[in-house]
Amino acid sequence: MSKGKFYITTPIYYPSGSPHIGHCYTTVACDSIARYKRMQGYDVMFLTGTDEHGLKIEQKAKEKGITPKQYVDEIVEIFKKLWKYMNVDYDRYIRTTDDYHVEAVQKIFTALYEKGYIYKGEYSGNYCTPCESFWTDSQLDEDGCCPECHRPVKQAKEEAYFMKMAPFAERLEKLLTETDYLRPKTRATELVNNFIKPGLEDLCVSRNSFKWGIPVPFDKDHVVYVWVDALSNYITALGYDNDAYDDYDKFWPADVHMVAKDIQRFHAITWPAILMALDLPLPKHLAVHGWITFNGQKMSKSLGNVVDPFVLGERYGADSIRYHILREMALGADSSFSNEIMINRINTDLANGLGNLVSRTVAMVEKYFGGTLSTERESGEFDDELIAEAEALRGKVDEYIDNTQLNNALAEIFKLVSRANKYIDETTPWILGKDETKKARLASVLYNLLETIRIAATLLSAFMPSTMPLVFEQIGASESDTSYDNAGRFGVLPLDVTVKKGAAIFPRIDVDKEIEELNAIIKKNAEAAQAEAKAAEKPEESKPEGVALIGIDDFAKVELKTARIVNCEPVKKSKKLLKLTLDDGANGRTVASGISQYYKPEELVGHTVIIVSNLKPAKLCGVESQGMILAADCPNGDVKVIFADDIPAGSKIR
Ligand code: ME8
Repeated sequence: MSKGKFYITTPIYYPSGSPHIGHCYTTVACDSIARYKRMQGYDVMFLTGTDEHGLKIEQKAKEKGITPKQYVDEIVEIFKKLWKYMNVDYDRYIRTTDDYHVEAVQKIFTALYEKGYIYKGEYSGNYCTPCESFWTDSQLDEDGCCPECHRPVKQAKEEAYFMKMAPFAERLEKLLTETDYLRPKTRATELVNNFIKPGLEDLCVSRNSFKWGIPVPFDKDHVVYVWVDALSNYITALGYDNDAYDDYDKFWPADVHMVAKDIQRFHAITWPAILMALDLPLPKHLAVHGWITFNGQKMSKSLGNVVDPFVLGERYGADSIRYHILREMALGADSSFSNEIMINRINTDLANGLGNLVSRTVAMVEKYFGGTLSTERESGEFDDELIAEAEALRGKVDEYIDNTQLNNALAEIFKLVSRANKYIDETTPWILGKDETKKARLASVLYNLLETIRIAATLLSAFMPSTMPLVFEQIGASESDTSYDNAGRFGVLPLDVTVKKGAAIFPRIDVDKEIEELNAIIKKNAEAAQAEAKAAEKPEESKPEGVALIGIDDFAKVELKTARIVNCEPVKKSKKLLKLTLDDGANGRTVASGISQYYKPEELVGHTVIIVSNLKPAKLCGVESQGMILAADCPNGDVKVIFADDIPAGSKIR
């Protein structure tokens, strides 16, 4: 009999690059909860998917010379392959380019408009022309420049539709402060103080400067802008406002939305406001986790530290990776990923802890009983304590699962594993085995160990679904022995259980060798990312053939001069810029130049270069650049500064 319904969702991810270990965390966490709930007897809907519209996708597809749909199709395949590889068993996968979602979002947008919550206005803000993007003040870099290319932004305006947020402010504040919607609840204060108390800003819900989006049904110049499109996925995937599915009444409201802190605000404020506007019930819980960082740094492709789950899974097995990321991340806090911590964790908990417990126990049943336990029993010291802990485990894990605290659930299970290893030391079965009169006691000890393993492995099967069946096989547990119901009681395996020795389930990893190899992979990835970034820059910078002809008057507007580089240093906030101090034969000047990938500062000092000396000064990453130095884009992709070392500084070029 079903215990009821349970609906859990991940965010829908942007297919703008390959998925990494960060995406894995949310998806694997939701998968583990979904598996646990299924095991408990709930009727589960686990939804994940991809958020496929927007300017970024449009631009990336253009760079590759394919359509946005072709571009996302390719990446969605990688996401789906990864989920299969990571043993993620979702019930439904939504793509926001699916026809039914497009149709439903148009209906939702129209409904919000007809209810008077959406109006036409003007979007104004900081606009970066090369990136074609608006940025809010808080998104700008420290110099007030574009956070992506670090070039200056300008104030610009664009016609857009907005959704009124003020009507929902009071209810939203109550939702965050008086209910347990938000987890961890400690984050509510920050949301209320930063966004609700100062007065909620209306939400921009359409754009007309790019095309790759769902058309606003009553104004074809506009496409629906990110959040109404993306957030609605949680209900359209159930069949809300469409005929593709018929699960809305059964599964809505969601039991758990899980997201990382970057999109907490949209799920804590925007999404409930949209639902309030549509008069729909609100989701029960929003679980917000932190970032997985790499050695404490933000993951970034150019640093080569985007941890590739395929690479790790290939080396250590998908279940070990699942275990590691789930065990490390506490709800709400960041978690620093490092190869050392991961390998040590796998060795300590999985190889030495659980793996060793299983192999020692099974080996002893084989050694002392030929693989099948005899049925006489004799209880003894330490048994009651072990049995009580094993029987209490399920209740504790249930509670942690219900509170979305997966790291604590795993810690609790591994406490029992350690307890069982200690029980071996306490009961010394290798001594009992030497004495024929202690056979019944020995059988009890080994049986208690097998039972403890059965209970721990049953509960762990939601987290490590492909390796736990190997444990069941070795300890001789049948499918029904490993049901959720049986995880709550001791004494389920037959008294004459037969074990089956197998290969080590979690082989020990050679730490030094692996770290060396993983570091080599990171270095190679960083080099590849830099080469790719360099290649991607080229078309933008090289002039198309047949550029328009200019007259001598136009050329005369450009003042070129020689200048000697007297000092050179990297610009702290930039990966590309060098700051050059120049002797230009007059008062001297400073120029920032995007050549740090091609030259070390010491290679430039002392050389004379050619500068455009009448370029308007511009602030680049905090440096006022008074001009530009000339460099050549070579056919092999290299960039060479043009040196004019035998010409005195300050000479005019004509
Ligand atoms: O924000 N650590 O998509 P997205 C932990 N399409 N989690 C991480 C992570 C990291 N380093 N990097 C990514 C979007 N995540 C929108 C969402 S929902 C209606 C629309 C996970 O591809 C985490 O779950 O940028 C985060 O919330 C999500 O990926 C963002 O994925």
